[in-house]
Parts: sequence; structure tokens; C-alpha cells
Amino acid sequence: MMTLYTAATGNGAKPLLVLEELGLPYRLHLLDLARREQDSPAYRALHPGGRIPLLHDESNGLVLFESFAIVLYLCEKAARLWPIEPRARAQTLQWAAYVATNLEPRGLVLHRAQREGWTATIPRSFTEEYDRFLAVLDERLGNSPFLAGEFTVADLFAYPFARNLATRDPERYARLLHLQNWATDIGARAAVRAAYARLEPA
Ligand SMILES: N[C@@H](CCC(=O)N[C@@H](CS)C(=O)NCC(=O)O)C(=O)O
Repeated sequence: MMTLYTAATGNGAKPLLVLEELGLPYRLHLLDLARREQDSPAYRALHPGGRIPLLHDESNGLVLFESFAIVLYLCEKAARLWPIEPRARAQTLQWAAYVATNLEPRGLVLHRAQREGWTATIPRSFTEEYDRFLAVLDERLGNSPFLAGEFTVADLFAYPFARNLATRDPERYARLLHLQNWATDIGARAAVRAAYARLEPA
């Protein structure tokens, strides 16, 4: 059995989406980040940085953090969602890395600026660069139904970013029509709906 320690955030959703899509058995341990449950000594013993998500695989004792590492581990374990064929495998990594390294950090800066009231200090060059990165993603999804050509872990890994963009930055999201169509399709998957129902119970 595996236990996923997580919370209702973009990174926190990623392994849950993959667990549901793969149909692997797991226990869910939701942490209340606002109450700083991630700082408890018991949790810090698992993750010294006190961050979510974290996976404990009791079958082999592995304790793993970083959402990208966790989702790839799950795909390897189930031998699904991460293609074996080298070209498709590399493209899967490419698009997941594209989102994780170019889009998510910039999106987070803009979100924090909005929440904390320092949007006016962000230079135009920053948002222009962000828009260029987003345009590449949008164009890709205009040419392919899925990021790596076929449905892979890259689509599940990237979905929480698009979902957050839709609520945090609706004007920007409204300009990205292919991203919107793709996100509607991914969000309608039974596994994705099941994951969010567990993560964000009504
Ligand atoms: N790069 C890490 C990011 C982990 C991370 O920063 N998680 C945030 C939630 S998205 C967290 O645990 N925050 C807890 C805190 O701020 O104390 C990953 O992808 O797993």
C-alpha cells in the first residue's frame, strides 16, 4: 500500500491525479497547510522541508517528495502513462519540464504579487516573457490533442497549472483557446474528477 500526503494545491493535486488515473491502491492523508500541519515533528521526520506532496510506499519503504519525481515513480510502477518508446518518452519529459520550470514559477510570482499587493512592481518584460511561454503551450495544444502527442503523465502533470490559471488569472486564460479546450477535456476525465472530489470535498 502507498500513502499520499498532500493538500489542495496545484503541486498537491498532481500525484493524486496520477494515482486515480492509474487505478493504484493508495491511502490519502490530507494536511491542513493553513494550520501548519506540515510543520509537525511527525511530518518533518518524513520531509525535512515540511512540504507537500509526499509519497510513502510501504511495499519497499520509499519516502519520496517532489511532485515530478512522485508521478514518474508511480508511472514506472504501473508501467503506464510514461511511454517506453524513446521519442514519446522524451517529449513527455520535455512538456512536463516546460510547465514546471517555465510556467509554474512565473505564475506563482504573479499570484503572490496579486495576493500581497505588489503587482505594480512587476516589470512588463516579466509578463511579456510569461505570455511568450504560454503562447508556446497554447500553440502546441492547437496542433496536438495532448502535450506529448498521446495522452501521458505530462497532461496530468500540467493540468493543475491550467486549472489555477483559470481561476487566478481569468483574463490571461481567456486568451488561450487551445489550452482551454485541452483543460476542459482533461478536467472531464473520470479520474481527474475523482481526484478533485477527494482533494476538495464540497
Ligand atoms: N517543487 C515542489 C514544490 C512543493 C511545495 O512547495 N509545496 C507547497 C504547496 S504547493 C507546500 O508544501 N507548502 C507548504 C508551506 O508553504 O509551508 C513539488 O513540486 O513537489
